[in-house]
Amino acid sequence: MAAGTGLVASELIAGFVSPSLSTMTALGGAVIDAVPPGVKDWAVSLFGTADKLALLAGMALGIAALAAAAGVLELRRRFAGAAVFAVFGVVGLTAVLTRAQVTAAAVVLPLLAAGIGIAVLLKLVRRLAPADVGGDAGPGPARRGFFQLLGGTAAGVLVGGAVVTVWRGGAAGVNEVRRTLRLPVPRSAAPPIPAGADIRLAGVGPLVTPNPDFYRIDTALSVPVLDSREWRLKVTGLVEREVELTFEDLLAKPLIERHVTIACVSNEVGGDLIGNARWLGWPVRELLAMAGPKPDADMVLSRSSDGFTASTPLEVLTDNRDALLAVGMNGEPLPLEHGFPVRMIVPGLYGYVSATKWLTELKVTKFADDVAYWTPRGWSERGPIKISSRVDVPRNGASVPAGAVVFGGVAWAQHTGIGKVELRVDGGSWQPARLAPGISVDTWYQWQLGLDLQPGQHEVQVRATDLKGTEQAEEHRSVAPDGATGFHTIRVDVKT
Ligand SMILES: Nc1nc2c(c(=O)[nH]1)N[C@H]1C(S)=C(S)[C@@H](COP(=O)(O)O)O[C@H]1N2
Ligand SMILES: [Mo]
Repeated sequence: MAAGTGLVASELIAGFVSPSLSTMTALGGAVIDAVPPGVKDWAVSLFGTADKLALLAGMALGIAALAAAAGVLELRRRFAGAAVFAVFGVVGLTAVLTRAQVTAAAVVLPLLAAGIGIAVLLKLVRRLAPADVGGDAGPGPARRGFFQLLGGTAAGVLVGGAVVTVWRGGAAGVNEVRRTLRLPVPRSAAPPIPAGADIRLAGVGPLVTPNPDFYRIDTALSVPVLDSREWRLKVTGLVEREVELTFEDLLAKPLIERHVTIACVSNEVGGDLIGNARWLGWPVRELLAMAGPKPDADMVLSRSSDGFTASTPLEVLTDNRDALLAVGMNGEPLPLEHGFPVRMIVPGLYGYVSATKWLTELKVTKFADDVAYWTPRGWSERGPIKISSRVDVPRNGASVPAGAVVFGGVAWAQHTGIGKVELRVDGGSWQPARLAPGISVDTWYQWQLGLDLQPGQHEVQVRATDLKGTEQAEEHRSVAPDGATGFHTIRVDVKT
């Protein structure tokens, strides 16, 4: 209860002032950055996108166990438990100091939490053993006083904890700014969606992913909350002149809107860490042209407010593709968890090397001189998206009636486009599916194929070929270090 009181009090202050001050978030962030890649992969495979919740729960359990031990220690020996709490404070302080967005206010909070914790701990233990620490007060009035104080503290922690989880004051302010924001009309609108691009087959991933359903992947334990009115983007490094941009400056540029399908390098074959949205933004190459990259530069290290970095080849950001400083997603300002106010979107590259959310800096540099967040953690410094395809219907393991079975799904080869999708049953010959027109070569395509199947168990595989004739790789490889390969394979049970 003492530890809970200290923590909840400091988290309440962080919640009201700015969530970026949270000691728990700093501690979790330090854990995320420090754990070896193997442990992280294991946690993600176990908890999926609930990994952040699992980490917070684990931290809470760990702190509770240590705090319980500190309580017993304090009862045995005066100030022994308090010393444990002081160590808590120092650990929290250390975590805060390792964070990218460390501020003076953030430094005060872990110390405050430890101080409050120690005060409550001493008071509780004194109630339990008032005469001489180390004795037992027995079932007398002192013990009753202890339980009263304990109950009162527990109630406070519960109420405070509920307030902390529900009310994110700092975020509420920015949510209001976001809600009232009017995005400009694009100078160049998104090309219209071709007729027939959406095959309208129930169960196939939607052609354009609604924002609430869009996958979310990042290292941020609590969503960074950036006020667009204070946001600045700096272009630094190997440039003729450094450039600084405000959100207002950015909105005043000729914006374009494009559909782009982004994918996570951690997307297993057949997985759902991929989504297609209509992004509104300003081409990155225009900003880079203002800064003037020096001739020896070959990489742009994009950085977010929380210190995450991605290494994108300079070439990809200056060629004619629509790499964007995105401010809008499907007609609204970026949702906070998708990078408000500004993120990068680069057709053809996995998110970890391109799609920096909560963007604050573009450092023009060289692959030889700088490494991005994931590079020392076992992932490639470059990450072009691999050609891939997925069967969405029927679901793997489904039972279907005999006769014509309709298969449907998606395929993608960003910035090249899909030329062909084929299916094969039980390792037989490849049969071409009907390929719907793509919105553009930067998005996924839907496909479908009806097949007559004999009763029994069947294995169905899908394979895509891009518009240059390159086939999706058959060899089964897992996601690390640069994206999964292999054919998505499902089993269906055809009824008699
Ligand atoms: N600031 C920041 N940006 C980030 C990341 C991150 O951890 N931090 N993760 C990247 C990864 S790995 C992916 S796949 C995409 C996911 O974007 P989404 O969450 O909007 O789908 O964001 C990228 N941008
Ligand atoms: Mo990712």
